[in-house]
Amino acid sequence: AVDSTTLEKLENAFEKLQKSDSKSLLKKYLTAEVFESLKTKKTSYGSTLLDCIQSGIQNLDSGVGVYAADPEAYAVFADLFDPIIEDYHAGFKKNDRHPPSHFGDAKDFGTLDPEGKLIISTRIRVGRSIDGYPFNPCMEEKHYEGLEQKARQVFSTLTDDLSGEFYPLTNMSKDVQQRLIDDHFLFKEGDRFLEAANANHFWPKGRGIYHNSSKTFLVWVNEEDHLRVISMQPGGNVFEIFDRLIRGLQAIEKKLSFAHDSRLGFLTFCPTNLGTTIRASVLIKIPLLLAEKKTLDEISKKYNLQVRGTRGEHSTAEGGIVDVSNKRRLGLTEYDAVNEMYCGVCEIVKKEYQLA
Ligand code: ADP
Ligand code: CIR
Repeated sequence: AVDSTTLEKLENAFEKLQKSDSKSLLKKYLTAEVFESLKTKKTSYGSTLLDCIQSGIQNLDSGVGVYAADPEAYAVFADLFDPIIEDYHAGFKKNDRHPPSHFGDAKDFGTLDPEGKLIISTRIRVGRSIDGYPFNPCMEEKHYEGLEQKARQVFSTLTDDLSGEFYPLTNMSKDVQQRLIDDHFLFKEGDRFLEAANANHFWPKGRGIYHNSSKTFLVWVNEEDHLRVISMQPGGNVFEIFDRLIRGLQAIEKKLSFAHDSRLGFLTFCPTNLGTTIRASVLIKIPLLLAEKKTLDEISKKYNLQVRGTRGEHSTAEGGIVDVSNKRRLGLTEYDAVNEMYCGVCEIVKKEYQLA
């Protein structure tokens, strides 16, 4: 059972949340009833409700506020996760099942903004957890090291345009690390949302980035998820970018077995990333549309888009440049997730040209 210290922390956490004006999905769906039914539960890894909600408690400005402390948490704390998942992923209900993987034919996609004036770059990423390893809060030093070794072995098998090198964070100078972050290639350090979720243990051990020489194919190791596989390049050629991602994933998949759930698809640390785990995004300069917030909001709502700042999540827009991506990743295929971004961004490009 849950020990008395944890229970007391949970009671205090719930009280703090109730008194706050947090806009998070955690606040919205952790009702007194749900709290009472979950506060004494534990997964077989030993994770409690506190492990899942403490990020949102410490960071009341969270948009979501929860993480699955381990792969079992989605089931054990389903009364909290299910409504959050339904809200975030556009109505994916607790009895719905994620469809089978279907990437489709990347050739169906063309180039966004062929005039090349608005789109700076395009990126498609997925998250993957490796079977047999717990999620961050339950990972020990040996897990970080083991996973890094496994990943390095896979990287050594990649060929042609996917071949590259692994750069561990432990060997990286602060200058190089900051340059990679500023150039949008590398995850940031010390994310307070992950920190509060106990996801930064033993940092920088086991963390690193693999990339090819042109930095169009990249893999993050042991950040928020075990792996983040990324394809990106300047401009709006979605075909080339999606095609490279598919080939990279296929090569990695031959060597590793990913954590997958028949209802939730690929399992990730954050419930926003479940299912396809796809975030297809453009960095796009749309100063005119940004000044017409209502129009942009309408397009985002219609096409299920999410607008982030210039440097990604929890950042602000600089120089009229934002990051626009598909919002939902669960309950639709990989093909449709990319298509949702594609169609929505087409509309945004059209509107920005109209306003000019
Ligand atoms: P994630 O995409 O992994 O969920 P973030 O929102 O933090 O997380 O973005 C990670 C990095 O990827 C940031 O530096 C962000 O600016 C960069 N990024 C996202 N989309 C693009 C894009 N289309 N082109 C270039 N960089 C991008
Ligand atoms: C929040 O709630 O704002 C953070 N925990 C991030 C939520 C979604 N982002 C993510 O998965 N990277």
